[in-house]
Amino acid sequence: MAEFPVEPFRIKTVEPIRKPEPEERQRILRQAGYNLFAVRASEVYIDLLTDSGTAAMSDNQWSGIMHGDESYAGCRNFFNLEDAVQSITGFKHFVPTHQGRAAESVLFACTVKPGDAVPSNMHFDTTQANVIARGGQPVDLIADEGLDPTLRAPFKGDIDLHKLETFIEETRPDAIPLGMLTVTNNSGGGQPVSMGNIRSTSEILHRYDIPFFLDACRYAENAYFIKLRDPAYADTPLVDIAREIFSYADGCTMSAKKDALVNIGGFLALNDDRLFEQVRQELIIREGFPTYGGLAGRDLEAIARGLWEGLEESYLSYRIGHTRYLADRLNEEGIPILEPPGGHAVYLDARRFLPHIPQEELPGQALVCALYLEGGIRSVEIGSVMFAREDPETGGTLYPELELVRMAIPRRVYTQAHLDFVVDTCRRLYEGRDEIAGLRYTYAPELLRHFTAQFEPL
Ligand code: P71
Repeated sequence: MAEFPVEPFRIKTVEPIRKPEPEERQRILRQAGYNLFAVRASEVYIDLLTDSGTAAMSDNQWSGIMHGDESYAGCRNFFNLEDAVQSITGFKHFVPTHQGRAAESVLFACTVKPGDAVPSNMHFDTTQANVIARGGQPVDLIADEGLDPTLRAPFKGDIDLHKLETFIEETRPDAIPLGMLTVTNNSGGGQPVSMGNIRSTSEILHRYDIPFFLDACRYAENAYFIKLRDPAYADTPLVDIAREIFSYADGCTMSAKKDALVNIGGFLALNDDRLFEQVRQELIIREGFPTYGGLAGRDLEAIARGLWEGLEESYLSYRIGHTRYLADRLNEEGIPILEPPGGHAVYLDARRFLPHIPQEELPGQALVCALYLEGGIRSVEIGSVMFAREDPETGGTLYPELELVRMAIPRRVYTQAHLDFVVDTCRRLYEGRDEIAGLRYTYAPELLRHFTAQFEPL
């Protein structure tokens, strides 16, 4: 029997939600061009589009908002955030940014030139797009284990170290300005990266004088998985696991909208003095003065407090248990999901859910639409819509290995009954899966297609 963790908090503020009627849902979806990004949030019942920026902040964070110092330069909240970032990550320098992709944009503007390659376990979409926007090539070198959605292995976010070394050997060394690891690996199912893999990645990159950056959005969830799954860390405090993770890297990009439990914000942290000079210049052009970086003082304070809360053991044990509960219930119903469940989301395996829909008919997006029609649930496709690319050699389409539908879980927002409703909806869909048809594009932009593409049912 799936077990739901007892929440380590109680609820002080509530927000009403409503499920639109079935005919309304039909109309809304048609008007949105079968893209859930175009549906109003008020027309969604259970919103599992993303865990990014959707957390319920704590009373401590909200009171921090009232301590916002809105001075242009040197506001006190900057220094509180600096204390938190430096204490947890150990990096020498940091700048706030308005969210994760801004940190990526500033970092790549200073490091990536046309023709460069940036290897990673798996880039997330914004990272991929930001590398491409600088003329670079994002290269995913995930270990094969991470591509098998049925395999239950503890660290399916690991990069393939052999492929990494071969890739470096076969590429001009000055064409790799940095290497990255995404922790946890969002595009591959929210899977954690092991401490050993982080350490070895660092050793390999440093042997070739290549700087190593973490995409650290979900570093706290990754740290908790290391504690759960690597016996060497069973008794290590989470903050020490986090510090060790960061100790192997030269810097990180961070979307605070994930593990720092805020609705907006991010940062870029790094050790190199010269790079930091360039970063500050870029930041001033794009984001703002280095002590606010595109955020209000109050936002900086909420991040500073959220970083510590997001590392608390009671919180992380609830968080991971909450996600696990949804996965266990879906498993009890025999519904195909990516195994094991990640920290921030459960991913339906659209290939096995809808085996009758071929990849070019977008099975993931078809399932996303079906979830909305059946239950008013909003999820997101992480498959061909998000990641299929033109093959630069043949001009054909390169389809991704995985066709997933992500049901991301906002932090501290939904109850057990909400998750049970999601399971019931999935069960009804699975029973009637033969009725679900594929889709085709009516509009597709070139970069970050999933946000604005339009479709029609086949
Ligand atoms: C997520 C998001 C945000 C998102 C992206 C696409 C569609 C819907 C929602 C953002 C990430 C991420 C990783 C690993 C960098 C960013 C960018 N994820 N790296 O998962 O997961 O951060 O959104 O703050 O700019 O829903 P940003």
